[in-house]
Parts: sequence; C-alpha cells; structure tokens
Amino acid sequence: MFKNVCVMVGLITVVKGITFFLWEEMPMGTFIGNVASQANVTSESCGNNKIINFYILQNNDSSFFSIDSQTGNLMISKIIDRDVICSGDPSLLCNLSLSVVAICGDFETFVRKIDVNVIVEDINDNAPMFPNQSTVVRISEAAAIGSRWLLPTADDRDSNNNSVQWYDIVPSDVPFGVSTSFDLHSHRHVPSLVVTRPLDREVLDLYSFSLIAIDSGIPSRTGSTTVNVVVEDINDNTPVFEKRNYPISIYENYPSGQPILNVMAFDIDIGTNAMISYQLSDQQPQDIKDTFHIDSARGILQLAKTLNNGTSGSIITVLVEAVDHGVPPLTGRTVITITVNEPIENVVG
Ligand SMILES: [Ca+2]
Ligand SMILES: [Ca+2]
Ligand SMILES: [Ca+2]
Ligand SMILES: [Ca+2]
Repeated sequence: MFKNVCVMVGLITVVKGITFFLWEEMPMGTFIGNVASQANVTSESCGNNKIINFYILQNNDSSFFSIDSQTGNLMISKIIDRDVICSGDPSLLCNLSLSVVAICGDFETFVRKIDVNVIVEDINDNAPMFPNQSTVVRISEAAAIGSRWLLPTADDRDSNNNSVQWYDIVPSDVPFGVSTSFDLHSHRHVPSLVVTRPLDREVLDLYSFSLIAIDSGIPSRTGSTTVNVVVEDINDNTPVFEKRNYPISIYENYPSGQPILNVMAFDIDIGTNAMISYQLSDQQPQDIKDTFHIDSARGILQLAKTLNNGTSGSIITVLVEAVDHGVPPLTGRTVITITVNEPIENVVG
C-alpha cells in the first residue's frame, strides 16, 4: 500500500503544514490530534461518495506515529523521550516532522500531502546529576574574600527551566557561598565557590558540605555532591619558644662542648612552614656569638670556648632565635640569662 502511495507522488497537492503539541513520555496510543480536521481535508473533497484515507509517509520521525486511515486521528506508536531525541541546544524546539497523504477511494486521482509538525514538549523527568559523588577543592588560607573556584557542573537532560537553574550549598554556615553563572558555550548553568569569610588553617583545615543543583521544574528536582575544601597552609605563624626567658646559672669553668640548656620552640603551621632551625641572634655582641654555640636542629646550647677567668659574678645574656623554613621565613626569639658562678675545682674539662 505504501509503495503505491510513493508511486503517486507526482500527483500530490501540498497542504500548508499543521502543528500539534505533545508532552514527551506519553503512552503508546495517545491521541495527538486529527489531521483531517486540522488540515480541513474531508471526504467531501473526494465527491462521488468515495472514502478518504490517510497514510503516513515514511521518514526519520514517522516511526513514532500512527494514523487511523479513516478518521485521520494521529497517535503515538512509540514512547517519545524528548531528552534523547532532542538532547542538543535546550533552547531549540523539539520538532518532529512527518507527512500525511490523503487519498480518495482506492488510490485514484485526488491526493493531498499534509505536512505535520509535532512539537514535543519537555517534562521534568530528570533530576540533576553530578559526575562524581564528591570533589576536593584546595584553597589557600590566604584566599581573599570574593575569590572564586569553579565547582563541578551537574547534568540535567531536561531543557530550559526543567534543567539546572541554580546551585546552593548545605549547610550554609561555612565561609563559602556559591554563585551560579550561565555558560554560553555549554548552555549550562555552572557553579563557582566564593570565599565569604577569612580562612585560617590553624583554626579549621577542612570544610565539608553538599553542593545542591536545582532545576525549576514543577515540582523541582535536585541533585547533590559532596565538596571537601582543604585549606592549604601559608607561613603565617612565627615559631614561639616554650619560655620568653630562660634564667640559668653555670660555673665559670663550665667545659666547652657540654650541653648547657635545651631550648625548644613550636610553630603551629605545618610542613616546612613549621620546620625550625635554631641560631644565635645577630643582634648581640660578637663576643657572645664567639663564646656560645647552639645546635641548629635540636636547640642545645653549649660553650664554644671556656669562659674567661674572672667572669664569675657576671650575668651573660644570649639571644637565641628559632627560624622556620617558610618562604619567607619567620623568626621567634628568646633570651637566655646566664648567671656565672665561682669556678669549682673538680669539674671535668
Ligand atoms: Ca530536570
Ligand atoms: Ca524531560
Ligand atoms: Ca611558621
Ligand atoms: Ca598557617
């Protein structure tokens, strides 16, 4: 029958196209519209009491449709998933095109060709989905308020308002917000993390929250992913000694090379920003720097040479520094106050 229709193409009169609107995902057999009445084609056009019949010409889109040949009722023969067949630019109409021919009697002289457009309208049948369950963002604790980082974008196969329109984060009591912008290339709304309050790794070095993608369908659907923000260290803390002052005393003939005191400093940064080397401060007389030595790794103070005779009774002040390995380094200081006592006779030198 269809083959015969094709043979008669030369006799076809084209009727101005008609358009039907249809929600996607409707079940097979759903009535779309009546081609005959919309195109104003009736059996009266045939005359001589002949019956008019309607047939669909085969093309790329025709498999979704069937037609009652006698009434011209157009129906769905296969469920239409708009989000599959029209997955490109969501701003474009999803238009399926087919041609229906109206034939009088048993393929006689009168034939009309009716162009039919079926606009498939979107329903919100997809929730936004992120590519991964979680993501890690590394942000320096020095990040300025207002600085931004791109976050993962959620996919939503629906179109326009039924696709993702904005993003939010939960809980909201974190020093971050999310801003949503529209990317013209991908035609998608994309989220950026925005720093809203100062960060301090030494107070909190990890934030975990949910990034929510929200569409504007009715009802709205959402999708979420976990965002872990690792706050990276900067060298913003100076090494601090256990004591601001170490008062000690030694004998005048205390042997050189023997430990006098072990000082210790702490740095609450991490990594090289917290690694410490000890040194004698340059901000003191050369004689002090010549007389004492400090182990740079362990902070052990020693005499580099024995004290001069007659030193007893005096107080020697030694300035010691703890320098971290940050770039640039930070320096903490302490004072060792050494009271020199009378020499004792039986010190082993
Ligand atoms: Ca959706
Ligand atoms: Ca849809
Ligand atoms: Ca430090
Ligand atoms: Ca730090």
